[in-house]
Amino acid sequence: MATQHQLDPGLVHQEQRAAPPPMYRVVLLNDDYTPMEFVVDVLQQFFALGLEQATVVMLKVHNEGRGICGVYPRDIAATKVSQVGQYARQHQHPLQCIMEVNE
Ligand code: TYC
Repeated sequence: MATQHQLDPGLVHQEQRAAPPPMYRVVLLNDDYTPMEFVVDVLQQFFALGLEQATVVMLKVHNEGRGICGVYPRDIAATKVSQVGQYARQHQHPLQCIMEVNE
């Protein structure tokens, strides 16, 4: 006869399972100096957004102070934050890009 364990180990032994690793939001912050076109370029280059969606996200950041570029595993989010920061500094823009855990 099948035990409960054999039928549904996920339910019986839920407490022994590792939680899935958290995901991280990559967030752009508004500032008064970075050109809008540069932000749209960043969103297209580093977050694979099309021109229209990149423009929507840029305007959201401009109007609301911040906006989500994407949600990724920790290492990928950290790489994007680093790449955007380096690209912005290269072009002498104060654009800030951060990551935060998505619960
Ligand atoms: N506020 C900037 C401007 O008026 C545009 C901008 C948008 C800057 C988004 C940063 O993350 C940003 N030129």
